[in-house]
Amino acid sequence: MAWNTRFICIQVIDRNGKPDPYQAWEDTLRVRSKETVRIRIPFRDFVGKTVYHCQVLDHEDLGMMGIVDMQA
Ligand SMILES: [Cu+2]
Repeated sequence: MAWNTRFICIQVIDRNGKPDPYQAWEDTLRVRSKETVRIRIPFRDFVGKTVYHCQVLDHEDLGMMGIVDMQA
């Protein structure tokens, strides 16, 4: 799965409970099968709705898509 957000960047905190060595802010991250990824999203200067989704279109069509609603 390639997890993608629109307009906001995310930072991986840990993968399967182990701290991620890369501290980069990105809008896309790869999630392996059965992997759990904990992320950080700074909601500082954007209010409204945006989507997150898997970039594998078959996955997205099967429901790997959602809405983040940021409110002030
Ligand atoms: Cu996927």
